[in-house]
Amino acid sequence: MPLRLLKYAWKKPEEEPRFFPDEKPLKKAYDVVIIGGGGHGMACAYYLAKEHGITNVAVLEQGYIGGGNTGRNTTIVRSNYLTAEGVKFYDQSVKLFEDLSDEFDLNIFYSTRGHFTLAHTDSAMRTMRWRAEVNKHYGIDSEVVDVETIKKDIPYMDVQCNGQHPVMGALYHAPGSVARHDAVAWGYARGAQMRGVEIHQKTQVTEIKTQDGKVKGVQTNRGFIEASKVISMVAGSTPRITKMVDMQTPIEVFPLQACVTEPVKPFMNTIVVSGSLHVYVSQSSRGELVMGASVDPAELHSTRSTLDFVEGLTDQMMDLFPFTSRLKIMRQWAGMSDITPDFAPIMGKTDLEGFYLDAGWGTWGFKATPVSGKTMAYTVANDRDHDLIKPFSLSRFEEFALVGEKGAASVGH
Ligand code: PYC
Repeated sequence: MPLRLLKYAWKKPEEEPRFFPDEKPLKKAYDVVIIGGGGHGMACAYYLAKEHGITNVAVLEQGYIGGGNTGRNTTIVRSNYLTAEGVKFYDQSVKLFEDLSDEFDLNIFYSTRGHFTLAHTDSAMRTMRWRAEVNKHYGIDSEVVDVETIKKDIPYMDVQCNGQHPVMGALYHAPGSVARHDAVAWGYARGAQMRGVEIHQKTQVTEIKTQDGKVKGVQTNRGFIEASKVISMVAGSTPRITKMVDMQTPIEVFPLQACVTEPVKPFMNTIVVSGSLHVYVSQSSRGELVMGASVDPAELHSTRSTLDFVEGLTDQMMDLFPFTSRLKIMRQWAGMSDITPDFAPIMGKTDLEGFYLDAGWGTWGFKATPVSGKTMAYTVANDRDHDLIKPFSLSRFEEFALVGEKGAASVGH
């Protein structure tokens, strides 16, 4: 038996350190207000307190902690992006993820499994080679592999895809991982609260007050709060918040759906993505297949689920893994993806003094949780964009300094 298990067996029973956010009255004023109690908001609060000593912070969440995209994604973590900016940024996130369980003293079930992005066409192979080169240049473990390697790793896959779209090769990214998404949000929330941050659930921001080009505070369903620094970290609700300060962004919101099957015996230890088939899948520790497809075809601010989605996805899944024709879908759900024209996020300071944006995460917000929290906390504490997020400023759309990241998407658009 491994020593660390024996350590637990011999330990005296101790009370489980469960976490319930304190229900406190709102104060009249805070140094920083964070709108959005998902992973990003909690991570930002945590690093503000831990690394910058800023604890007079309120996180305002209209629903409950992690009830938005944080609890609705398919939990994939990777750094095999296409642009130098993306690779450097997500590499930091992967590194932070690796230590989170220890840092929180809470198991986030971080499981490194490797990640295959399948290529079914010559042009997809070209993109995989390109990504591999950029990744390697920045020290990221990614390489192009052939079909034999894929077959060896995933024997249950039909690499001929029912003769429809044979797999030609893949980008293999060894650090690709999955994690328990709720635990990430709750770990950050507990760490932030322990350091003095206040978390207010069921608290909706209805207005942002400004004066002379500066933020003055927020109106909520529980009263007015004064604050000279306000951060919006609300994913699919971003347009609702930016409208309050008359700020234009090029964000469009599309539903992104996902589902899980009934559990089956472990048959696949890696994460598999096929951009051409619009499928991504991993097997959870319980044996379920956690799967998703493209974003919905039309802009819509809604988290409703559809039969169309399940039918389309399972059809493609059966080409890749024929045995899945016998599996039942147990649950399905949807999140709202706030997508930018270049598929990179919008982060940092804005033209409105004291108003900071963390948005445009599209289909990859979960994997950015730690690095977004850390870099946004730095940016707010110093009122200066962190170096890693400078390329992601809102002004890039006026300056035509786009960070074209679409080629790194697992999700079809
Ligand atoms: O970016 O890896 C990804 C991803 C998978 C599902 C949604 N996003």
